[in-house]
Amino acid sequence: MLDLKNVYTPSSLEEALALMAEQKLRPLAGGTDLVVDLRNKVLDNTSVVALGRIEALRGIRREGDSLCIGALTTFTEIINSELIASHAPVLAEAARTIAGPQIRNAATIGGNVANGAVSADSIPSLLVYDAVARIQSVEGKREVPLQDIFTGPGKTNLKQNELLTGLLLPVEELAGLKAHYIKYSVRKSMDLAVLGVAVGLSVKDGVIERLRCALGVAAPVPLRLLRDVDWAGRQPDEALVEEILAEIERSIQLRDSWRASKEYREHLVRVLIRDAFKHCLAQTEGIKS
Ligand SMILES: Cc1cc2nc3c(=O)[nH]c(=O)nc-3n(C[C@@H](O)[C@@H](O)[C@H](O)COP(=O)(O)OP(=O)(O)OC[C@H]3O[C@@H](n4cnc5c(N)ncnc54)[C@H](O)[C@@H]3O)c2cc1C
Repeated sequence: MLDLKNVYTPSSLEEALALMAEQKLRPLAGGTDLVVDLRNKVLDNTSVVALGRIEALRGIRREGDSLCIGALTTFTEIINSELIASHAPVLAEAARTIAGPQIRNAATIGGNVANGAVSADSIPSLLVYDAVARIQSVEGKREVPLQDIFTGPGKTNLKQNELLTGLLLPVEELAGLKAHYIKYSVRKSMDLAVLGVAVGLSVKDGVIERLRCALGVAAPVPLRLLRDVDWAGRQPDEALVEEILAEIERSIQLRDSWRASKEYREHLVRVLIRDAFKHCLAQTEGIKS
């Protein structure tokens, strides 16, 4: 039996936000994290606001220069979406690594992000795509770069009365970006990542336009590394890969955890970033390798 105090089932976003302004409620999306916490008594005597009836939170659509992914979009929907396949294919690649079909049918991208777990597989790809989180409360909307919402393991700066309503990807700006996600886990399926690595690369006339990297499970929060401007104009060759690795090693403090030691993660970072970078290069035309 779940220790639930009250369950509210609003049918509009406004109704949900009004309820959240009046009392302390936990948003419930697919429930794949929340129900586990309720079952394990990590949460008890909790009142929830179930988001399932709010159509405005569902779906993937173009909004001007951006792709908007509603918070309630499931990973199965992401995998099957033509818009994701043409503008953000690595997000679908990452979604395929999450659990099994039953979980992917229920688990939402909004829940994956709002839960704040460092192992969340959607986050590195979203960071490489420079995603912006759209957050709403009765007081209004705010849009913040996704990387700025994570404050610690399992923690975000979403306020008690706020909902994550969607994620925005600047698709016009990302045209030509080739990306790749590698999830390293001990068992191949139904296991959380020991390290998640996403690399994004665009090359024009033989030189780099954009170069990004994001890491999950490397530190207490997901990390977005490398600035486009520092690498633009460079030739994407082997020497550059070594420079990238050295720069990344300088800029991060890797975590030690029961899943993997700091030293093992150092090794994985090197191997996986190199692999992901090579994979991106192979998708790009006219490159020296
Ligand atoms: C067996 C199993 C295997 C799994 N394997 C993986 C895996 O390989 N990779 C991976 O990344 N994840 C994995 N997960 C976790 C994954 O299912 C969740 O992170 C999922 O994406 C959360 O989405 P949800 O809709 O189920 O969220 P819920 O469980 O409903 O909510 C999660 C948290 O986010 C909050 N929340 C939800 N929606 C919003 C919103 N719109 N605004 C504000 N707060 C919100 C909730 O209050 C709660 O705190 C696994 C889970 C299980 C049970």
